[in-house]
Amino acid sequence: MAKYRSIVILTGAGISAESGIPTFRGADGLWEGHRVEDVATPEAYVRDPELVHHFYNMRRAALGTVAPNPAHAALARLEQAFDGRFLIITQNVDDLHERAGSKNVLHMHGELRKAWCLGCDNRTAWLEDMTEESRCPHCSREGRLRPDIVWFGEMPYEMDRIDEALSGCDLFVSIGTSGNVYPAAGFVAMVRHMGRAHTLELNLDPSEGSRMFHETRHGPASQLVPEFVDEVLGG
Ligand code: BV8
Repeated sequence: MAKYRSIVILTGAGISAESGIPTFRGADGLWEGHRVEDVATPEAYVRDPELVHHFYNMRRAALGTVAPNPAHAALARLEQAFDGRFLIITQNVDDLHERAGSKNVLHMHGELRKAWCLGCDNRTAWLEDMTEESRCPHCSREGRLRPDIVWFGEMPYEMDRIDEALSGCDLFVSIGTSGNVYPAAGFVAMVRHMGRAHTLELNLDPSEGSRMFHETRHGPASQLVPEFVDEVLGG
């Protein structure tokens, strides 16, 4: 593969699937038994905070039972060996990229292991269950903590930094995402519009946006990503 100077990687739930974390669009369209609008919107949190806390508590606790897979490890190896600019933009709220050794990771949809206090607006690491009785470590208010997660209808994090990275990259790789959720699903079109970068999709199946990519490869991430990294580093 050509010599690249600036690589942006977008990851979605599919890169964590082989680690045992369920993807969102399971067969029945439910998300671990819940409709998205019942657990991943600000309205759901106001309507039924106990259900929303339970949904995220289960997923946060599950992080202790999973580990990074070869796809996460390969991206960490690429970042380590690559001498240009490198950024992982992840839609995932798990910590598997970091646990694999990746450093420059941008969680555009937030993180399971963080809490956001609506009383003092501070964010803090949060590893245990969160309930309506949980107290903010900064302001000690009770019942004002929510998962630091970007829900549907909320603005994803660090969009300016994302726009800057997409504008400047010469290789954009999308891994394990169905291309259903915006604005992430629109990143490939933004990069193509800039006209500078090669765009590659690595996914189990063709995504909603497959036709936007110069190149698509279909198969499990644990196989495709290490192969891709070997090509870039070998090239
Ligand atoms: C916003 C945190 C605006 C929650 C998440 C029409 C146009 C544009 C936008 C919209 C629109 N209609 C509605 C919207 C808004 C909405 C949206 O896009 N809705 C969709 C459903 C149409 N978007 C939003 O609300 C976003 N915010 O637009 O704000 C705004 C403007 C001004 C002011 C305020 C606001 C916010 C979206 C973020 C929602 N939060 N996550 C949580 O995790 O609990 S999204 C959540 O779902 C994930 O983070 C992820 O982003 C998404 C799931 O997508 P994927 O990661 O792709 O996962 P999926 O299961 O779908 O696919 C997995 C893929 O992996 C599959 O393709 C599969 O083939 C592949 N795969 C499986 N196994 C493997 C594999 N690949 C490789 N190897 C394997 N082994």
